[in-house]
Amino acid sequence: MNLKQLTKIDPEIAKLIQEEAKRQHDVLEMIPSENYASSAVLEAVGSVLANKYSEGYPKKRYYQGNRYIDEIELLAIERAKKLFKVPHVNVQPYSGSPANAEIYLAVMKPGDVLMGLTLSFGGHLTHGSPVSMSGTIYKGIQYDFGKTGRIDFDELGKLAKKYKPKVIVASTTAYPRKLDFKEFGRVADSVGAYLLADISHIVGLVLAGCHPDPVPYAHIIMTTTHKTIRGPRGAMIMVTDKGLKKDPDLAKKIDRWVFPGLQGGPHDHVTAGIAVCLKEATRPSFKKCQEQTIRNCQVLAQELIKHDFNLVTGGTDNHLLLIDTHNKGINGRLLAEGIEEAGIVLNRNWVPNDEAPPFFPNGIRLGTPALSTRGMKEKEMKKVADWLNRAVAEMQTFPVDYQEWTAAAYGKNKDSEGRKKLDKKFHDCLHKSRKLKQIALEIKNLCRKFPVPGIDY
Ligand code: DSN
Repeated sequence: MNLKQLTKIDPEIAKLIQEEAKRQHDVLEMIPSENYASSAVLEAVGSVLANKYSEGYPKKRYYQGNRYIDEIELLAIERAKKLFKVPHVNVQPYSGSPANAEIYLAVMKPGDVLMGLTLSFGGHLTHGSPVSMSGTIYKGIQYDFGKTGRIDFDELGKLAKKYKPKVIVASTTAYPRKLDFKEFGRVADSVGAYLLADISHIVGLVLAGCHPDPVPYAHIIMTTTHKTIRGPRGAMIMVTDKGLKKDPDLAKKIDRWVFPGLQGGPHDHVTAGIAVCLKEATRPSFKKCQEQTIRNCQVLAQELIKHDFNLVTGGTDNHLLLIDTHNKGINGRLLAEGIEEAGIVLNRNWVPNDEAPPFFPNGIRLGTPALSTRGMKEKEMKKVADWLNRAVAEMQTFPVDYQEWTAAAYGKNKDSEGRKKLDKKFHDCLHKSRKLKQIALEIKNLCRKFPVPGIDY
């Protein structure tokens, strides 16, 4: 990491970046939507391209001086078209949430019905949740799992018939199983809806052939570029042949809603990073890493089950696991904080039918993309499961009444002052725990053997 100038001009920021790099290096990053961008991507994103304005599209800009920017954007588009086998790509969306909004604006009118997976079942805010613009401007109808713990397509079909959605979103952020895009396509076609496949989480797995491909079934595909695909923070919207058949103007409508509809100048440094990650995704090592990501996750699942962790759907077919923490007797928020103290970074998460509010959910979500990028394999996953088990067991010995905490956080005796006192007691225990410190040290030692791109130690 070259921070020579920054250290001279702004040592405070330089120091914080260095500390963050050290943090990223010394812990197990297991938030399943995170990953380590390659050094090549980081160089592109940190380049002089950040200086440029280029509102418009290649060869049709509102500013001069875009000769090279045009070439960069065209390269990104061409690489994406070839890789995903789609006729149209827009690489300008700033991230996943604006990209989904741009798609909705292109194909729906306010008040139209948008169907997506319920947030607590692993959906996303932008898939019609009432707290997001997607469920406010549009009428969000949410589907969830059937009794099987999997998406129930008969139910989905009935809901679609009843509510006649304009768009059905096939996408998840906390669902550990494969998505059956063929079935989603069947339901969407049966009611004349657009099928939007938001593959942000699984894009790398799809490209590596480890997950069904939505291209034959969806009209529109959206993906962010910083998760399993390991690019910069951005997004792409793709229109398939099926989409153009449904509406020959679909690509134009989407482009128009990206710019000038919702965005201004594209982030050209990010576009270059996207082009780079698309090139890297064609390498055999990319495919191998995605395959290893799934194998790692499955080994981790098996080991965690041995330690009596309750996995939603009983396991995983992809890069993530969702753990229902009820049987451990400690809320997901506290567990996530305690596990971080031990050197494993994951996130608290709602689980299906969770009775708790989203800030205090009864679950934790974790995944293996970043560890697999570092080169960790099955042997290391067994250690991760053991560390998680030891960390949770240690928290169970703390003299904190977790039932009282739950009651104060969101139960009958809700009392935020009382909960804050219990939080403090819990944090005091965390900071004093020798066992958690010992785990963090063991993890740090392991991390030394597995380099992180862009961070040299
Ligand atoms: N926030 C992302 C995730 O963590 O899954 C989705 O956008």
